[in-house]
Amino acid sequence: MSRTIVFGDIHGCLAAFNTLLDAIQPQSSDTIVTAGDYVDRGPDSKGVLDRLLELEQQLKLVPLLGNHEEMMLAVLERRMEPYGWLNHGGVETMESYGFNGDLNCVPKSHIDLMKRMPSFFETDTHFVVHANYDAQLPLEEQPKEMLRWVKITEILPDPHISGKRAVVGHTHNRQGEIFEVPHLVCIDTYCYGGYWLTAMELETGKIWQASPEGVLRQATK
Ligand SMILES: [Mn+2]
Repeated sequence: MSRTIVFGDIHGCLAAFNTLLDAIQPQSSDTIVTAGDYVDRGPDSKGVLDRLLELEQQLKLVPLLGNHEEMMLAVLERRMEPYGWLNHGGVETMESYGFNGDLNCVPKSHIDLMKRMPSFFETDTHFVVHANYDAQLPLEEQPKEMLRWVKITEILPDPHISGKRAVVGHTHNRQGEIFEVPHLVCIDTYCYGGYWLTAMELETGKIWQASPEGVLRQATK
C-alpha cells in the first residue's frame, strides 16, 4: 500500500527531518510532500536541501516552494536585495553554506531544485499548499501571496470549492501544536522554535513528530 506523507516546515532542522524519515522508512512507492520552508532560521539549511535531493532519487518527492525558498532564490538570482531575506533567517542559511562573501557557495543543484518546486499538491481528498488559499479559486489560479505568505491567523480560509481538505504549513503554532478544523490542518509545529517537526500520513491521519535535536516524540494520535 503506497502512502502519501506530508512534512511541515523544516527550517534547517536536519536532525528532526532525518529522525522522522528513519521512523517512517519511506518506500519507493510512497509519495513524500514537503510543505515548503526548508531553509532559514534553523542550523542546517544546506543539509536539508541535500537530503531532499537524495530523496528525489529514491521515491516520488513533491517539494513545495515556501516563501523562504522564494526569497532565497530571488536573492541568489539577483532579483532582490538581500536584506529582507537575511532578516528572515537567511543569515543562518548562508552560514550553513560557509558563506564568505561569494553567493556562489550555493551549488547549482540547490538553485535548480528551488526553481522546480511546485506551488501545490493534490489527491482525490486533500490538497497541500505552503501557507493559505483563496477558497473560491481553483488551485491553478491561486495568488502567490496567498500560497506563500498569508498566515491562517490573518485569514482563516473557508472550505475550498474543491471540497478537499487543506494541509498547510507556514503559520507556526507557538505551543507547537497541530491546528485543526474540519476543512484544514496546519502542521507547522514550530520546530526551529524548540517544538516539533510534524509529518502526517494523508490516508490515515497518522502523525510522527521529532524535536529539533532529533528525538522522536511518542505517538499522540
Ligand atoms: Mn513560510
